[in-house]
Amino acid sequence: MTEEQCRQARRYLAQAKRVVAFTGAGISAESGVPTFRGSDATWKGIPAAVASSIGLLEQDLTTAWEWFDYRRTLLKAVSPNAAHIALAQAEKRFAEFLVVTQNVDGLHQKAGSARVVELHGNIWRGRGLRSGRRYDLPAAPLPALPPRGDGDEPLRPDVVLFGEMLPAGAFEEAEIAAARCDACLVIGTSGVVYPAALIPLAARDAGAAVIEINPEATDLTPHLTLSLRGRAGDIVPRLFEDVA
Ligand code: BJW
Repeated sequence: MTEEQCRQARRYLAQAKRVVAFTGAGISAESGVPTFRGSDATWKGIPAAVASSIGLLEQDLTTAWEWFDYRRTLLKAVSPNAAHIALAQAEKRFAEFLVVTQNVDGLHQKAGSARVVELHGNIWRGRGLRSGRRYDLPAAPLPALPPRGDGDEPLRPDVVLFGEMLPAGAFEEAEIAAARCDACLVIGTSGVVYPAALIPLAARDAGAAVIEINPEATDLTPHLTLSLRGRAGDIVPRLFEDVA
């Protein structure tokens, strides 16, 4: 990122009244949370993409839970980084400020963001297989798998797996905010997963300045207003330095 690019991004934010911050796994990378793509990570010999699929969950709920509880155990020691904190602090400076995240780690809320739309759910919650009711789960590791809700109902992780619908209303709320915003930050996402990747495109189509923060070029880069190359923890706090 050049100084001029940074100044340009700040000018867009200084003029904005309504801001959407669209985030992906890269914003949590500096907190120590692994990203999804660009690695061939496996767990017990199962590729991560398969472990996070509806196929595994339908075939073997207990093994699916072992994967998610393993992830919950790793995540419980993790803290928000400078990028999460900068977004949480920026919230009060704009008439409207919404974080739209694909992440399931809950780090935006932990940093203090009050307005967060979670497109892909939250790993700290379970959902009733029969009732669809959501439950806050006890700390990881869980004492028994699968965890159970009222009436001994088995729970599944409250996350969105490939081929599953997004939580009711979440995409719509994000899309409405994107279509109204003046500036949209696109932080730490490869932009390959749909329908989530439509959010920055909706902001662009509505005339917003759309600013990407990512060390790498992505599928979204050619469609956006400005691309700032670098790490979220370095760049995001700098963007808000001059915003009153
Ligand atoms: C840094 C950094 C630093 C690193 N600072 N940056 C249209 C076209 C084609 C396919 C589809 C389509 N519409 C739907 C689909 C199918 C599918 C899909 O999108 N597939 C594509 C992959 C091809 N979508 C779905 O299935 C979705 N559902 C759906 O469409 O429902 C309708 C329907 C239902 C039934 C039938 C048909 C349609 C659901 C998608 C759910 C995604 N779930 C996951 C797993 C969650 C649970 C878990 O945690 O295990 O969500 S997959 C995974 O990818 C996770 C993430 O939220 C998501 C996005 O990944 P993200 O965040 O972008 O991470 P990475 O790793 O890809 O990128 C990290 C980035 O950070 C990189 O760019 C780095 O450079 C950068 N970075 N360090 C800043 N320090």
